[in-house]
Amino acid sequence: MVSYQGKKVVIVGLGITGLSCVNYFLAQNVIPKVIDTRLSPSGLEQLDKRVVYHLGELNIDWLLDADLIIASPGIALATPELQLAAKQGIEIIGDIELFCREINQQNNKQIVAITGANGKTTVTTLVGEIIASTGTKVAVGGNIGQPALSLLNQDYDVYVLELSSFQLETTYSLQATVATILNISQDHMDRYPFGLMQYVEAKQRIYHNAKYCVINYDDELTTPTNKQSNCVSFGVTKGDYHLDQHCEHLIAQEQDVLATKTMKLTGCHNYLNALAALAIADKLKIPRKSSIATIASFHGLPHRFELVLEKNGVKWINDSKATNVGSTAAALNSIVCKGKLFLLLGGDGKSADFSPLIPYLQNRNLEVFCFGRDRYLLGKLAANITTITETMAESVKIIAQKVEPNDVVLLSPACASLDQFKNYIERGKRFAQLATQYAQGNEK
Ligand code: UMA
Ligand code: ADP
Repeated sequence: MVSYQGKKVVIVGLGITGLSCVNYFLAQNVIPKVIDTRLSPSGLEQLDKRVVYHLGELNIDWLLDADLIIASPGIALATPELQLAAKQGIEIIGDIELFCREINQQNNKQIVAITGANGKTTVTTLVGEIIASTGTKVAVGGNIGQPALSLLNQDYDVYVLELSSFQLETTYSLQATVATILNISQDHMDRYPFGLMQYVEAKQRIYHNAKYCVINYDDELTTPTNKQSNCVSFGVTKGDYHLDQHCEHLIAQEQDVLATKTMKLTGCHNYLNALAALAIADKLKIPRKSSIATIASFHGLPHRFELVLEKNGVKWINDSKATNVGSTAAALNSIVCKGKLFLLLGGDGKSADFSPLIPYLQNRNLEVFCFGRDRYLLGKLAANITTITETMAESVKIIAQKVEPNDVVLLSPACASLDQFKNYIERGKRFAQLATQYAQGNEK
C-alpha cells in the first residue's frame, strides 16, 4: 500500500467518493478530516466516529493546514478555497489518483479506462461482461457508481473504470492498458466556463501513459493530442472497426463479425458502442469469438433508449439517461417511427447550447413537449410544433390523448433531471409508470 502515514489529509465531499476515501485512509490508520459544503451530505450517517467533519462551507483553515487534499468529483477545482490551497502548494488529487497509485505498485494488474460524453456506462458494462466471460477476475467501477477505491478490497486482475471529466481532472498516475474517449459533445458546461475545449482537455488526460488508445474515427476530439501511435479506431463507415453502409453488420479489421439484427442492442450509437468494446477486447487479447458472443447477447441498460411499453400499436421509449444534447441527438438519429413521434425534452440543461438538436427536429412527423427548468429555452428549438408544460406528467397526459397506432413516445430529455426528480432513474421510472397508466386507460 502507498503510505500516507503522518500526512494531514482533508477530504472534500461526503458522498460515496468521500466515504470510500475515508475508509481507504482509515485502513492505514490515517484519520482524515472531512468537509462538505452541504449541510447534510449523503455519507454523513456512515461516517466513522473517529473522523471530524465540517459542514455547510469549505473550512479554509483546515484546507490550508493540510498536506494532502482529496477532492470529490462534485466539487469544482475552480472553487476559490481550493484554488488558494493549490497556490500555496498543497497537493490536490481525487479518488482515482489514489486508486492508480495503488495499482501501479502491483504487477500484472490492468486498467481499462473509458470516458466520453455518452456511452460510458454501456461500454464499461459490456467490456466488463466480455472480460468476465473468459473467467478473468474483473471489477467494474468509477463514475458508474462503484467508487474505484472500494474495488481494492478484493483481488482482481483487470479493472474496468468509467471515468468522468471531473475525475480525470484530479488524476495524474493513470497508466491504462487500454484507454478510450468514445465521443465528445457538450456536457457539464456549467463546470467548464472556458467552453468545450476545457472539457476536452480534461477528457484527454485519460490517454496519458496509455498503452493503447481506442479513438472515434468520426470525432477528431477523441484523438490523443500527443499523437500516440498505438491507436485503433472505430467509426460509422470508416476506421479499423466500422459498420457497413446500412448499419447492418459490424466489421472488424475487414472482417464481417456480426449482423446487427442478431443483437439485442438497438440503434446506430449502440452499434458503435459495441465496436468500441470489441476494439478494447481485441487489445486485451480476448478471443474474438467469445467477445462477439457476449456482444450479441448484451441487452443494454435500463433508462437508455429502452422500450418500456408497446401497447395499442404505440411504443413508449425511456431514454431518461439522455442528459445532454449528444445523447438525445443519437436517439433521434436511431429512432424508427412509422407514425408520429412525440418527443419529451426537459430538465436542467447545465448551460448547454441546445441548437445542435434543431436539424433533428425538422422535416419529420414530430411533436415536441418541453417541461422542467429549461422548458422555455428548449421550446424555442421548434416553436411551431412545441407544447410547453411545467411537468413531464402534464406533457404525457396531453400526449396520451393524441397517440395513435404506429406512433412513438420518446423521453430523451437532453437535460439533467435534478430540477424536478431525485435522479434520471426516478424520472425514467415515472415515465414508464405514466405510460402504463395511460395505455391501460386507452384500452377501457
Ligand atoms: N457537493 C457539494 N458540496 C461538496 C461536495 C459535493 O455540494 O462539498 C455536491 C456536488 O455538486 C454534487 C453532489 O454533491 O451535486 C455529489 O457530489 P460528490 O462528488 O459527493 O458525488 P459522489 O456521491 O461521491 O458521486 C461521485 C460521482 N458524482 C459526481 O461526479 C457529481 C458519481 O457520478 C459517481 O458514480 C461516484 O462518484 C463514484 O465514482 C454521478 C454523476 O452524475 C453518477 N457523474 C457525472 C455524469 O455521469 O455525468 C459526472
Ligand atoms: P454515459 O455513462 O456516458 O452517460 P450511458 O451508456 O449511460 O452513457 O448512456 C447515456 C445516454 O447516452 C443514453 O441516452 C444512451 O442512449 C446514449 N448513448 C449511449 N451510447 C451513445 C453513443 N455512443 N453516442 C451517443 N449517445 C449514446
